[in-house]
Amino acid sequence: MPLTNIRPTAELQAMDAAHHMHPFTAGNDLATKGARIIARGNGVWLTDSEGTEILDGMSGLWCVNIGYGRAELAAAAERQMRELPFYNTFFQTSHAPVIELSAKLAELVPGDLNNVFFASSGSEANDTNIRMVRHYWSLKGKPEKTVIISRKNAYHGSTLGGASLGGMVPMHQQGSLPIPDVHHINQPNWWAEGGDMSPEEFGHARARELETAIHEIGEDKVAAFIAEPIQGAGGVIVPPDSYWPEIQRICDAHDILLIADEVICGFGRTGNWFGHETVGWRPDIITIAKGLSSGYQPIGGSVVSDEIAGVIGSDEFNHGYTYSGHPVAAAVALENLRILVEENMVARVRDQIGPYLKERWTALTDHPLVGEAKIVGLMGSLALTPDKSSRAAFAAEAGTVGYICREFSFANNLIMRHVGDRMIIAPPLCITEAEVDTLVERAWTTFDQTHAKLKAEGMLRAA
Ligand code: PXG
Repeated sequence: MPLTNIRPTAELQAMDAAHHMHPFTAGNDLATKGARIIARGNGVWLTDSEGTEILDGMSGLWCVNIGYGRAELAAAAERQMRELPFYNTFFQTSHAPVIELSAKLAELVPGDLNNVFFASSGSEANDTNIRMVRHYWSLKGKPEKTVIISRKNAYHGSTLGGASLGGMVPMHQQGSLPIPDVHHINQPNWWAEGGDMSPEEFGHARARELETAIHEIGEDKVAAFIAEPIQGAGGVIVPPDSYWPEIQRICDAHDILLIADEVICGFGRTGNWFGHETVGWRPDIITIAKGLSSGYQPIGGSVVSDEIAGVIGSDEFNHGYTYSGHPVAAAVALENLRILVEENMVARVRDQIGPYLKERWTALTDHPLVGEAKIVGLMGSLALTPDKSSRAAFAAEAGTVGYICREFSFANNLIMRHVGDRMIIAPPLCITEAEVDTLVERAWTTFDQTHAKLKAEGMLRAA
């Protein structure tokens, strides 16, 4: 049933194609196929403009952690808009929502990370991080420490700084990136790049690349290492167990700052409040966004250690955004955190729904098309392959099969994403066991349909 309060779908699609420039979308696709118009959401369910119900296996863009349709957040926004819709946090001014939110974050983030610099997105927060770590070292009398080490196939945002920290080649190819003094080491993706090494050997070898890079660049020039505890947009790459302990050892041995990008892994996604707790890593700075407000308002930030905040605070930090600590976004984020805490959603991911999804998701490797299954908390991935035993890639260009699979998934009213030929999910934390069953059943049907099409078209061939 079409919804009544909007124009007909075809008209919306035509206007959209004519006037709206979309991120990461080819304009031609919009003109020929039209965008899927999403009208409303409730829990893990979306309804499109034709009235079709879709199970959102991706929490929007990895952000709607508490689920859609929570009226408490709408009420918090309305209250704050009526009281004080905007005031800035520049030049020694503040307001209650941003103060309360900063204190709450200091409580939730482990260790001495007690200080928050706000932004409106993860990209902006990572731009803050670049300037902050370089300025920190400069204030410490080491202005030559400017290089930031990151990883290939990492995602840290789409601004000049964020995309430079990220290791996405197609992004670097547009707009002359990366900016200077960003260095990328290889990622710990055993399935695709592990060759004949065991996962443990490979994890260790990839971690050692950090130490090699520090030696080659010179410790006196390296400001920081940034990483997602588990790569999200890169395809939910869960490193071998040997990886993070070795990274921590290397970080401990060298005088560099550590930035955990928690934009996806934060706020319960991995079964702890933050992903670095799950992988056992001790950062000096974390990047937050997305789940901070469950996507209900655009807000992000950098949570930094007392040491860094002390040094940065000794001077005027010439940095900030009009919307740093926006009162409405802060009020909504606070309400979101209240719900996450009071409804015990993070422990539920760790102890109940996470293990249930893991069992069902891992069983999808029984399907002939599915190689490895990886899952931590409520972020999971599956590698599609024509030959499990050799971990072969398809003969078709990387991503062709993943795209076919994603299209079947959408047609089955399950939003499951593809990154290359990996299929990924990150459902809202409120997902129930029955909804997990539906997700997995739709995924299985999707793989059956993909398999049949590949077979019919002679595409089940290894590269
Ligand atoms: N860091 C990480 C780890 C992210 O995943 C950002 C920073 C940037 O956040 P903003 O709020 O500026 O978008 C992200 C964002 C995808 C996809 O296709 C992932 C993101 C954004 C858009 C698409 O998986 N992650």
